[in-house]
Amino acid sequence: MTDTIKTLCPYCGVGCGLEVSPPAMLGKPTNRDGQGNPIWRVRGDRAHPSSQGMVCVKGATIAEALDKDRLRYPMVRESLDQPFRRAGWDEALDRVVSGIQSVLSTLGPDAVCMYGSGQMQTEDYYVAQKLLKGCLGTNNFDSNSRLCMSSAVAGYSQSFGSDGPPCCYEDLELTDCAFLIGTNAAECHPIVFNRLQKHHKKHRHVKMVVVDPRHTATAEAADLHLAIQPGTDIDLLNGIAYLLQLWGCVDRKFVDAHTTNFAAFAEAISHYPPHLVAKRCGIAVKDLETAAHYWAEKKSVLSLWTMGVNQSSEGTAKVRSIINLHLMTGQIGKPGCGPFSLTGQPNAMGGREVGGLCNLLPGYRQVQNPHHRTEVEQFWGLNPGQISPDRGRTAWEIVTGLENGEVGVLWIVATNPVVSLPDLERAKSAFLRSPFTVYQDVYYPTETASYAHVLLPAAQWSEKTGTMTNSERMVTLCPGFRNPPGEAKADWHIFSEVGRRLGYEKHFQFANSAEVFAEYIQLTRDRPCDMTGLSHQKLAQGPIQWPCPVKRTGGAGGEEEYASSSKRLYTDWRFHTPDGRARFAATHSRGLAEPSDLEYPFVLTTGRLYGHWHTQTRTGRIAKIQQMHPEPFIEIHPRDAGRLGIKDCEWVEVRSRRGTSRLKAQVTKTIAPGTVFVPMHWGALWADQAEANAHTHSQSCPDSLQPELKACAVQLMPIPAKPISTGSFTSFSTFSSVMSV
Ligand SMILES: Nc1nc2c(c(=O)[nH]1)N[C@H]1C(S)=C(S)[C@@H](COP(=O)(O)OP(=O)(O)OC[C@H]3O[C@@H](n4cnc5c(=O)[nH]c(N)nc54)[C@H](O)[C@@H]3O)O[C@H]1N2
Ligand SMILES: Nc1nc2c(c(=O)[nH]1)N[C@H]1C(S)=C(S)[C@@H](COP(=O)(O)OP(=O)(O)OC[C@H]3O[C@@H](n4cnc5c(=O)[nH]c(N)nc54)[C@H](O)[C@@H]3O)O[C@H]1N2
Ligand code: SF4
Ligand SMILES: [Mo]
Repeated sequence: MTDTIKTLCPYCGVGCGLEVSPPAMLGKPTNRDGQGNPIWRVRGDRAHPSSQGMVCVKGATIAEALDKDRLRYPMVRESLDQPFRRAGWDEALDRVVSGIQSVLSTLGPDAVCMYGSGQMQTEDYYVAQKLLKGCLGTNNFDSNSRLCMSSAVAGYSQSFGSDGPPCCYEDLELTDCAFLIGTNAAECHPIVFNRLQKHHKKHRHVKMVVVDPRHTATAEAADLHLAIQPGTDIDLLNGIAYLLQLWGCVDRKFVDAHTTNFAAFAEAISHYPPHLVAKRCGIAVKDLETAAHYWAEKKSVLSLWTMGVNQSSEGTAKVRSIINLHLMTGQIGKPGCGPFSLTGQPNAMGGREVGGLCNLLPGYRQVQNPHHRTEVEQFWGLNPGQISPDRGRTAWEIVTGLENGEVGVLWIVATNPVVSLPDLERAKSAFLRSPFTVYQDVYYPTETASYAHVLLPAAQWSEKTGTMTNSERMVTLCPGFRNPPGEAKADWHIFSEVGRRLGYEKHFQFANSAEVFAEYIQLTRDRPCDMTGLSHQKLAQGPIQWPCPVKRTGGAGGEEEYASSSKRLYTDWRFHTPDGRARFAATHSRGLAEPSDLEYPFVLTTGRLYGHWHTQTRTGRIAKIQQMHPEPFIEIHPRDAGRLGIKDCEWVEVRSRRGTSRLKAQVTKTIAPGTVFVPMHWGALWADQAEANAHTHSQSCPDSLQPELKACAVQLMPIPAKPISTGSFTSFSTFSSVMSV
């Protein structure tokens, strides 16, 4: 191929459009990566409506990681203490199929689990749902979105009757006040943040509020930073609502005509007077009042949130408390306002649409809704009752299922749980006990590979064609433009092959991913995420936002089909609840699941850095990014550091009830006293004893079942010398020799 290819950045949920050109174009010398492979040239796609030509360092350098340390062939071994040996696809798939069959006949379908991710494309996700939830009859498909978006899903569903972020990026440039809570968008959603920041700088009346216990790059740009104590978001949100109520700033017309449960909400917020709230949150009353004034006076308020809200033992209640403020002020369904959850991964949205959590079915359907199950069973040509009425295992319940012998097959796809799950030592011990683990990934080594019996090499972005949906419901086609290395295959293709070998020939007759997509979108007909107007062919002309039902009109030459797309949801203020009204929630703050105490006096919070992506499978292999963030660290406030005798750049031992880590101190005022911060990016492969998740616990929100990855209690101790070893690839040397076969 010689032409420039238009595609989507495969990192974050902003979903920037990219233009990629082959290495040798324009007669320029070809850049090569460290392993001699030519590097494709990447730049922003000016025609992409979401990003308008902008990219951040991750998107700009993506091509450098594509060929490094790839898993090229299927690998198998009998037990975890043996080295892998190369196998053909036939042998590897036979093992997977017979592993599943034997567990089906002994333990039953609920002993089979797949753990996927928002980095699978929609087509990959769909075929996996059909295989597990349809043919095998178990809802044990969960994804890392459980750790990421499930509180947003639950919050939207409870308040509006359906999932689905109602806003769009144009609102970033139309708002009078951006209310960013629990999000470090400057580092984690940089292009969304750029668009907002430009608008903010240009218009003096536009305000930006940031709610975050850390003074992040995002907070730095704000007019008002509310550095609340971790886990006090509901106090703050209810405290703002209290003031709005007090000042008579309720949009009564909207509330009366379009909502229910206001009385219970009003009663709940009456318990959050400013002095109490300010004290609990650790902020000044006047700052609380300023925030409430913005909500009261600005024509449009756009709230943006991510993990500081979702990753909490009361994540759903936090989401609903944000939505409450929009409902009480009528700030929804209009330009420049609304409750906007930014999605993390490039296709976390697609995963939600296609039912990629253990409580969901395709087309924003619920496993526990009998009508939804029947619709999907009929569409898939299954027997009545073949889809189980029970929600499947969540990510953490897969771990506990391994512990108690209820899980016989674990198939992990496009995620690196041996770094990203909470309570990591416990999770690792459970993985060690797994009777049969299949790991389908693109890179080797990764931390999770050492816990697998079979490794299946997946083709990644750029090597397969599929679609992804970004935070503003924009669906973009990502065409394949490079050959997969070795024998790697697209995920949807691998799942289809296993489905056919398990006896479901007619269910998995897909010649290509366009056919998968064409089948899938039929399941979105008349659903909130209707995409029946889309096809790979149409998306090849450019990205399109859902809802996008197919419509028919009498054109000159007869009936014509066209796609009718919408920028915003709920513009008519009719919601997806049975009575069409949005629901207020009466929420109360319960605080952190594991607050600090005398023994563990600090709250550890965890998160991300601008350059790195999660467990570094790509960004750890890119020199520029490695230089940007060379090593793990812990942020400590000078007051705490001084009291403990910890100096900047010296080593600290961090202990929690679950684990120990050793990190270099970064003594900084950007963190509130009593709170410390560790980035999540360093697993055992990249550093020694630097895992954030050595400490985090698995207690989760009762509604969304999302674990509280943002807070746990730790103690700190200065340690004299630098630990001896640092993480490296050496423990994987057995595999490297196999790779050169
Ligand atoms: N550079 C980069 N960008 C990414 C990713 C990446 O790995 N690297 N990953 C992507 C993914 S999957 C995701 S989910 C997003 C995540 O994007 P973000 O959620 O923006 O990132 P985090 O750093 O995890 O957490 C955000 C902030 O929550 C704050 N916080 C902690 N506890 C609380 C609390 O109790 N209340 C409030 N209000 N705030 C709190 C933290 O201090 C932190 O600054 O980023 C996406 N973009
Ligand atoms: N302490 C703490 N822990 C956290 C978080 C936190 O804030 N703090 N955040 C949580 C959140 S929000 C998230 S999203 C998770 C992320 O955690 P993970 O999902 O574990 O992180 P990644 O490193 O993105 O792993 C993705 C894997 O998919 C592979 N991959 C990429 N593309 C493909 C493909 O097309 N096919 C296949 N088969 N594989 C592919 C990559 O090589 C990589 O190994 O971490 C969670 N864990
Ligand atoms: S902002 Fe997100 S989607 Fe855009 S280039 Fe950066 S990582 Fe990629
Ligand atoms: Mo995420």
